[in-house]
Amino acid sequence: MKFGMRWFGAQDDPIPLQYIRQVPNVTHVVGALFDVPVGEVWPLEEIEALRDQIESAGLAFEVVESVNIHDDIKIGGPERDRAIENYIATIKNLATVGVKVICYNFMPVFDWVRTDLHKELSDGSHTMAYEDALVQGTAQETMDRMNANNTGGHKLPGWEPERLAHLQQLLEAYAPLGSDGLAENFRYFIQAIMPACERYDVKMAMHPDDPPKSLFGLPRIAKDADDLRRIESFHDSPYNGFTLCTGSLGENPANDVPALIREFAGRDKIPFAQIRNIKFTSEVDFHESAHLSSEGSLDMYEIMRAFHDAGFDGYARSDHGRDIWGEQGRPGYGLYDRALGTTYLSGLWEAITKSSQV
Ligand code: DNO
Repeated sequence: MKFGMRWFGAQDDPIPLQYIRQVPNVTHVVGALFDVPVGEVWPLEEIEALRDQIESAGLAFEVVESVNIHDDIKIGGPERDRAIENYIATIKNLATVGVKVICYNFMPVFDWVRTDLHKELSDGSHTMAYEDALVQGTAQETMDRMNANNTGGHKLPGWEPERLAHLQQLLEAYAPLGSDGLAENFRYFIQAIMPACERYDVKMAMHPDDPPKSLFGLPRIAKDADDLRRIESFHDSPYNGFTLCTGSLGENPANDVPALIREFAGRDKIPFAQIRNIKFTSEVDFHESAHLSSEGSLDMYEIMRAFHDAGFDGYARSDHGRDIWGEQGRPGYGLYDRALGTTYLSGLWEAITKSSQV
């Protein structure tokens, strides 16, 4: 398991690369260009500059999160083929600098959704939480409720005001699709890009839906084992893989996360893992917790053992941390709790690896 840490770039991330370099067992940065409009080609010179910056801090740049998918690809709109051509050009440019895995998602309109970005826990730390009752009704109503909640001025991806200005239009464009229509547009996309991925040796790692359910009447197609099997069936190859996000899939208690890992990593379909814990506060509500099994509802030992038993040797990162020790970073992406998570997961991994050799 090759541990990395996500980084949002020198302009937007208050965490210096040098601090990431100091987290034990972290060898690479999961990075991206954040200023290229969705659907356009990522310029080679900008990717090279990012790679140089990361490498000069003593870290590798082999995983990108995310190259986002243009709405016309998901909807099957008029710009679809042009956006796919640009996606392929981006894959080629990323391969040129040594990127091996692209994490992306196929969620309509919104990426991950939480209803509170700054919930205070009993120990005084802050975390993100999801309360299902607050997501009932329209997206606009949810956004108003979220803004009334503690957002600390932060916005979730997909909830930026410029995007929400076109919200109604977007919702109407997605409305007739249903999950079969969205899956069909996914099939078109993945089959179009796979030859380039195979030629340039770049693995696609689809991030599951977070939370793994339909929201605001929008279809979602990566929620559980059956969904992932359908996605896999469109092009059965290690290049059409998943980001196994334990938290996202684990947010539905019916998803058996270790079993999902054994199945899909066992078939070499998990080039990238995001490992975090969540704590259910009811059957449908949860908040994000520290990584330890004792702090949340997921058994992290079983999760790490499943990766080990499946022979996983891909990229991984600890995921969303709480804000602790006075840090007030980007929700989920402060340094301290993610570093603690990495250390804990590395310890589990060492113990599992060594005890299995006895
Ligand atoms: C949240 C992240 C997601 C992820 C995208 C991948 O913290 O895991 O935003 O980057 O869904 O495209």
